Amino acid sequence: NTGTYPGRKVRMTEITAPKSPVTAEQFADEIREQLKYTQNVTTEQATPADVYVAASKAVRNHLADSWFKTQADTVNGNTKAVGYLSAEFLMGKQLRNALLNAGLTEQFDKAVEALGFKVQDVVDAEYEPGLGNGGLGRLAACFIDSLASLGVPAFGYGIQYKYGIFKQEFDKDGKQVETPDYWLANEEPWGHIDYNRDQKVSFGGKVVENADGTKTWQPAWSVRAVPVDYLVPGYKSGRVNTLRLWSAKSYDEFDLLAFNRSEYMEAVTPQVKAENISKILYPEDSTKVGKELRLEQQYFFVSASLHDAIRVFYPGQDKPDLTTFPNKIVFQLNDTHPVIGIPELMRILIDEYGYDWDTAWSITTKTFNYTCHTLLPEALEVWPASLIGELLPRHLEIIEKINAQFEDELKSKGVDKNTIKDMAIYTGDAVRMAYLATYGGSHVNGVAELHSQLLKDVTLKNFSDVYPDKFTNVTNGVTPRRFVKLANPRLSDLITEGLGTDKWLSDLEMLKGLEPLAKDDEFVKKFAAVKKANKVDFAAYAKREYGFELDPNTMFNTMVKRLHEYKRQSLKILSVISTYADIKSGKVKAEDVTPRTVFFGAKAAPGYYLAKMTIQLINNVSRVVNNDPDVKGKLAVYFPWNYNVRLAQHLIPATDLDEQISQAGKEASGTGNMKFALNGAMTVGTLDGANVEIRERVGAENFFLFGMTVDEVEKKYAEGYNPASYYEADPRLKHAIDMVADGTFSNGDRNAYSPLVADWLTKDWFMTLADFSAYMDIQSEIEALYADELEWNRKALLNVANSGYFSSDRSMEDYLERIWHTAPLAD
Ligand code: GFP
Repeated sequence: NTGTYPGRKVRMTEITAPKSPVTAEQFADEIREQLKYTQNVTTEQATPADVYVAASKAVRNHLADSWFKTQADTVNGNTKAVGYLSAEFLMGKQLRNALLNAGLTEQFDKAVEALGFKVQDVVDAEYEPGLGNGGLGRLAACFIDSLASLGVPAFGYGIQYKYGIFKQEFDKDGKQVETPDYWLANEEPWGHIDYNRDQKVSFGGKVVENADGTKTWQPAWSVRAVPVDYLVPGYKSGRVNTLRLWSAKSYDEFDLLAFNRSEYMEAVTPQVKAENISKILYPEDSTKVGKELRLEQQYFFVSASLHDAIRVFYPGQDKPDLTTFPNKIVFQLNDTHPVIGIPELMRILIDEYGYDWDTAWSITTKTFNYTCHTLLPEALEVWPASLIGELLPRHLEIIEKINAQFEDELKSKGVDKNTIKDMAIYTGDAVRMAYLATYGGSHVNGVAELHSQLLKDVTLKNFSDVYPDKFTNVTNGVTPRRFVKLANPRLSDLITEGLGTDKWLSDLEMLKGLEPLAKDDEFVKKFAAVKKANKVDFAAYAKREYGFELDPNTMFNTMVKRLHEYKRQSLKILSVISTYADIKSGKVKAEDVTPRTVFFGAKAAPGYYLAKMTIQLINNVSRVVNNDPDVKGKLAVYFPWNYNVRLAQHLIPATDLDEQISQAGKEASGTGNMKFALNGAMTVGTLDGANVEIRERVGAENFFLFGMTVDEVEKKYAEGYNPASYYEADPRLKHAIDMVADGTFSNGDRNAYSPLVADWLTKDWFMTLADFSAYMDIQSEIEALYADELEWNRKALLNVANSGYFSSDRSMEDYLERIWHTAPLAD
């Protein structure tokens, strides 16, 4: 380990797996012991779920010593830690990842069989925690994996929601139905609840001014934040970091007086109110109550985390010297959700530790940095001042003062009055969290080059004019351990064979070494065989899990991501409809059709009407197409429900063609695009987000580009966009939309999709119609290449070889260098 930074780049030495690895027999004994003493069942009585819990606890034990050592080194070492504050951590299943990083994979497989169980059954017993909505939450999980793998001391801080993202089902009409995801229904062996390291988090009440001019917040109510610790083992780094997710408990479990009055519901009201805070991931915020709960959640985890960091780094000190706080830990604000941390740290420093305003401000601004993950205004949170005032009155005062100071600063920099008004953090009615984060932290970053540029040029332009040095970019990345090694063992083995080493798993740019092998037909054929085998596997998986009958000899064409208009699932489904019509009408000759299986995976926010209607349409297109003998063997559409990390790990390695077709300028980065490229899929995409950088790296000739650029989109908005003109001009498009309108996919009901059709024809904010022709045209190029199996696979292999940059290890190194200015722990 270098222990310093920069240097190319931080590469951990392999410190070997934690604790001396055990044999399979020994590991079987450890599982038996767990079964007996903690599960309290005999091996004979045990079910696969028991074995899963026992094995998980056994592997956790193997990581314990490294965890303790990492904690001690984090506090005592000379390296600043990272606190990643995120309302979402979409972790995926834990067991396989922990086994890999503990060096126990083979031992586990053998031990489980020796105990008389099927490995698959045991692994399947794990229930995936869904503590995130999509890319943002999964990114957080990749980042903490990489930090641990690089040996950087870090804490992930978030919320242990009792209910994660809803479970998605489809009803008989193809509509999305949301059911609660009670992931904690059974024993969950990974989180350790630590009642002795709790924090008190308070809300409401009023602020009183003391005789000496200081302020005292007298809150109305408090909840108990109890940490649940998850181990974050690094890959071959010997380090194990902590993901600390807070769970809300009540101090007043039960109101006995109310109970004695037979008011049974009232008796548990305080408990319910407190526990609601960590009950569910992102409750709907369209109502006042929903908004309030969401702000409560944000403050809850941020306040607990900041106090926790003080506890960790200044153990047992009543009067710690918090001017050193920014040398101990640097906090990353993952989107605007944790931004209330800025006034909270000010409050802690001033009210709890007696620092003056300027000292507190200097500490605070050094402590925080902000990552923006969007350009859509709806995702840049703006809180009604009245709500903050009710819930956090002291914070509102602090925010007002921050805003006053900010205005003075802008005036002194010669910024004009109107611009100052535009830049207000506090408008009198509202608090703009992105602005607060930008002013209150040291750095602001976007998540891909194009996105960071647009942040500077558009979304936060005024800020970047005044504070140009604050702005930087860090392009996202994904962990190769989960998304290549675990998800795609065949490809991993082939890469290792090709490179003669498996070191690429901690230095992903080594994949470049595969480039010459793209000229070696034998190697390319092996690569093609891997993809084929993965498709066969996926077909079996889809049969087992969903009852689908897939044909692995067709092209597997996948679009998986949150359902949102800007991501343009509409574009894909309209193209599918058009292709369907062409095959059916005989316009395209049967022998000219490239047989394709199209997959969608997506959840729509429960209150997002058009997104939910799009899901319904896709399901009904699937129903019609898959049951039509005229297109059998040529085209099929499947929508496996409840898309999650597990499904991603199965589907991505089996995909030939990946869809990244958002309107240019709207997708901040995308991370699915990286996962697909690393797994040897070709991408069809627009010049958006990280697509731009992927294309640059893999080569324009190895990427199917189509559609308008950001500038063209802007120009079109300025000219006045008229979607109907595209409908009129392109007969394919017209026909496809007419089919949606005429009841083809709704058993003759012409009204079923009218809101969607009306939106396309009159609004189409994300210009699906304008990009349709270009999208259809690129398909012929795609199909021509696909017909040449060797060439297709050669290009796909070049995608793998040139995507090493998109490792989250590299993202973390960029954060270390550009934002956090810290380094891995010395050994
Ligand atoms: C969001 C953005 C994506 C970006 C991720 C991670 O994810 O472009 O890649 O954050 O930075 F939109 P989603 O919520 O869209 O999944």
